[in-house]
Amino acid sequence: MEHKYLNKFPDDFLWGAATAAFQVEGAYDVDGKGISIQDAKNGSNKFHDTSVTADHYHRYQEDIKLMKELGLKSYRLSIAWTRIYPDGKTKNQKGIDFYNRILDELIKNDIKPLVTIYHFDHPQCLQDAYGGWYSREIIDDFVRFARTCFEEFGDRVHYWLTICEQNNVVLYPKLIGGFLDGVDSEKWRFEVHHVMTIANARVIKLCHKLLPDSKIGPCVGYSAIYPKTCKPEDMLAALNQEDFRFNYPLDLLCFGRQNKLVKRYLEERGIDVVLSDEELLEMQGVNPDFIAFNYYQSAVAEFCPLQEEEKQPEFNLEGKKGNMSFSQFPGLYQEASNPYLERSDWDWEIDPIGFRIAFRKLYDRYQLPLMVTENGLGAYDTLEGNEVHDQYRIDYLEKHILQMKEAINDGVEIIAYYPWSFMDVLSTSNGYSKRYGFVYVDRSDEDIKELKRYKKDSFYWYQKIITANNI
Ligand code: BGP
Repeated sequence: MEHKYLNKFPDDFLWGAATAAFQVEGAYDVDGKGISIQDAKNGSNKFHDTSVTADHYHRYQEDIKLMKELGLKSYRLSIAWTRIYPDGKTKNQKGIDFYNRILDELIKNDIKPLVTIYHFDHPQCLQDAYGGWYSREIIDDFVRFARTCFEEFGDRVHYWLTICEQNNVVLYPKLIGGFLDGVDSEKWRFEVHHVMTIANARVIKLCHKLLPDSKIGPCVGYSAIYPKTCKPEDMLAALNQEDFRFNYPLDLLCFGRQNKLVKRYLEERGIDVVLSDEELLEMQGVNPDFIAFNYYQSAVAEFCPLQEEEKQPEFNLEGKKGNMSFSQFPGLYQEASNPYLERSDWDWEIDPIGFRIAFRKLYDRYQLPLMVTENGLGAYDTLEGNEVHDQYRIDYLEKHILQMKEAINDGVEIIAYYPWSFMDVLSTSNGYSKRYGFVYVDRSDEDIKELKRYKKDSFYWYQKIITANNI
């Protein structure tokens, strides 16, 4: 279809780029910072090491200069909980000072901060004390942390995300962290959902009270879900997957109701996560200002008979195509591959039209403005001289931005787009071999070298899009 309607993006459209604290800052034990669950994982596999990453803690000025050159209107960062509350309870002024320096530098450069309050990194001591997000005790600790962020940074931050990808934290507990060995995975999953949803609701309401001019919303990891065939059972499987993965937490936050399908499934398994009347009351009137979602790929659902074995979702950690294994949830759905799509080296299926479908689905159901807070291609990049020719990334982003434009033409209200990632970061699953950034950070998993920054071809390409406010 021609772009008959939209000739350029809205004037106040937020062209951004994203990172997260444990993936870029390094300095994991500097200036009083406590150990987070991500730091505690260091050395658990050959990739994971948060101690230096891109050393953004010490190089933020150079990085923000690059953001300015790129033309970013906004930058998504996260606040490390363990810098502000190293032991989960006692405030650390030096951690607050660090984010004050970053925020001042961003504002000085006309870049609006979007702050994620929680991105996978609660204090390890809270994990040890009561099991982290598996316990309701964390809610008060989290609200205290969020309140401090609002009070200290709210004069400069007008856009907030509560918890990054609550739905993926629970779907991939072993990869992201916080799982308690010995606990039934479904019981863990929905208890954490429950606790995070209440924490989300309290923090959104608190933000509205303390910072009435700010906007705040939850952030989900989202995929368009296709039925494997037009067999009605497969269509049901696709709907089941949507309810379990996306609608369950969002329905609670946006409509104040617990998804009935999920509730029935849990009851049948003897898992009690029914919200009390008091909790359901707390879920009323949360009113997020927008929904943020992270989109990388789509997924396929197929009917999964009850007698099948259960298989938990796993990641391709090898970086070689064809190593993907698919999850199975008997009675609900099993995942399958999509023969119509190309995939990345990590088997993530590349689907720009799925992006447009994601916008339409989310907007139809929730009727809230949408923000894309992650979208991008993880790939092997090669530094040749001072250059990185990442045409594959440009192709990926170009096709996705074109579909985003179509979604605006379809009538969806979209306010912001933050590709993942501004610069190369420590990948959640694959260290430094899997890169996403516009800026190349010269290091490998084994050798941190001098951590020099180089602008990739995609940097210059994105710069043009932002300047033109169009594609
Ligand atoms: C999202 C996370 C990010 C980022 C991204 C890419 O789920 O919010 O932190 O890591 O996924 O994932 P990966 O690094 O595993 O390729």
